[in-house]
Amino acid sequence: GPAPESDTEARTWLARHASGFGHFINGAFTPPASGKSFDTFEPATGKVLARLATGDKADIDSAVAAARKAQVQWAQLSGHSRARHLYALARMIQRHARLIAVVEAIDNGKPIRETRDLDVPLAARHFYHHAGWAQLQETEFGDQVPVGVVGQIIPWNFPFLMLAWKIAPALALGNTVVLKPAEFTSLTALLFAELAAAAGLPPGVFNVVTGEGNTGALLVDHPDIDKIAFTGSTDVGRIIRERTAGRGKSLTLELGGKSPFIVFDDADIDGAVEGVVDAIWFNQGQVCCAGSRLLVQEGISDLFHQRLIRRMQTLRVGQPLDKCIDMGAIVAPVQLARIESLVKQGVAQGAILHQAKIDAPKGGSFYPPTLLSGVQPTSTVATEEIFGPVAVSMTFRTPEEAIQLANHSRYGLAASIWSETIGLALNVAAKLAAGVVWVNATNLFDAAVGFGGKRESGFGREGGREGCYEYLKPKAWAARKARTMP
Ligand code: TXE
Repeated sequence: GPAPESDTEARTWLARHASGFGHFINGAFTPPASGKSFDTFEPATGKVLARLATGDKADIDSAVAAARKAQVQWAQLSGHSRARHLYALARMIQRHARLIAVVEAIDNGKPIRETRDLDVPLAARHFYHHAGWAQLQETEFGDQVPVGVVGQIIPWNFPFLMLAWKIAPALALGNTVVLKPAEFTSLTALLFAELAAAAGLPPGVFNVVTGEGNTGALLVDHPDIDKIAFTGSTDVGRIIRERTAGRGKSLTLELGGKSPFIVFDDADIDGAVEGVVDAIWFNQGQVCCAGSRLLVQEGISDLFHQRLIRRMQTLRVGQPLDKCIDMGAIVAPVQLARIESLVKQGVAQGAILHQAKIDAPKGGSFYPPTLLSGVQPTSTVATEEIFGPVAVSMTFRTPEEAIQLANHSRYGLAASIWSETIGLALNVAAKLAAGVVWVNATNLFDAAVGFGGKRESGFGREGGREGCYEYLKPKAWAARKARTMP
């Protein structure tokens, strides 16, 4: 096959920061006030990759102060001027696409094929799309004002794409940002901060404070933050909702999922099998809207499982920079241990284990593509988010039973339906509790379409017009005639 993607430029960039990264505050890297730092590791080798600053109260204070100061001027710019900045950011991402893709693959463990073809281009697209909304702000949202200073906390599964989803709409509509990336994967946020400064983004408009969960909590609690936008686990989302309640802060939450993938007897079987590959083995299954619960109609269950298991065995697991692999490494040993323990529980509760044989590189956190069949709808693996490359499957007889099983979840993020009878598919789609339903497809995203969940998958939307409203507040104006004219 082709030679692995070169990491020379990425390693050179890391070497420039060998003494450790600071936070990015008011347009410059700033050492942590407390002097504290922590290591970030390379998932595919287990080796230390960089030293990151631990964000303390003093760091959050100065980042929020910088964002507050910048917000007034940023909001006063015309929509066209802000659009120009967003276009510049989008072009900067495209110009450095290869470097960003390689840093992301090394830092997260995901295949270069994915970062190169999906994460990075979709991030650029997000900035282009929201530049358009900035230009339309006066005409489309004339009765709305920006929310203000926004604290954004993002997870490790799509570090760069989640950064784009969060900051593009916020900046487009006149807000400024303090971003707290996930502790496992902060590097592309720091790289982006550097690129944003080079692209001429005014200091203070976008700030990054790195750190672990505690740093995120300090950001959530800061009194001068107007809104928190969070993507991550449902447990942390619950804490954040409690802590922002009654403090006048706006909030959007994008949380976990256990999305159904429903295959009817009349489905295109090979198409549906490829659908599963995308639904649960893409990004090692670390996807909030992963189609992790397979519901297969009884008539095709045996055939479907046979073909799926055969296909699963052809997936290649290996080093992220190998252009031929389908799956890379799990983000961290703690996540790997969580996957292993849940799969053990599944087997203990009666599921049948199917696992592909892999020849994984030594030292890294690798896990094989896995299917648990014959699971009970109430068992742990059928109800809990595994957040790894593990599909669980069960069967159903009638569409009504499929709907009932699909909706038997505390989550409601996404759903996928496979059938050649479009009437059946649309009928079922209407009855599913989900923020998005895909028919004969999975993982279709676009910057123009709002993404988000219901139930314990959270609330709020990212993308499109609905996503813009999350960063605006209506403001009514009323006046009587003034006695004196200026
Ligand atoms: O998430 P956390 P974790 C799910 C998935 C995964 C599990 C654990 O099931 O196995 O969560 O992952 C910051 N106040 N998802 O522990 O902790 C944290 O530093 C404020 C699904 O990594 O939610 C990071 O930046 N912030 C999900 C971010 O929250 C806090 C993606 C997310 O980390 C905080 C990720 C606190 N008290 C995990 N504690 C999805 N929906 O895609 C932590 N953080």
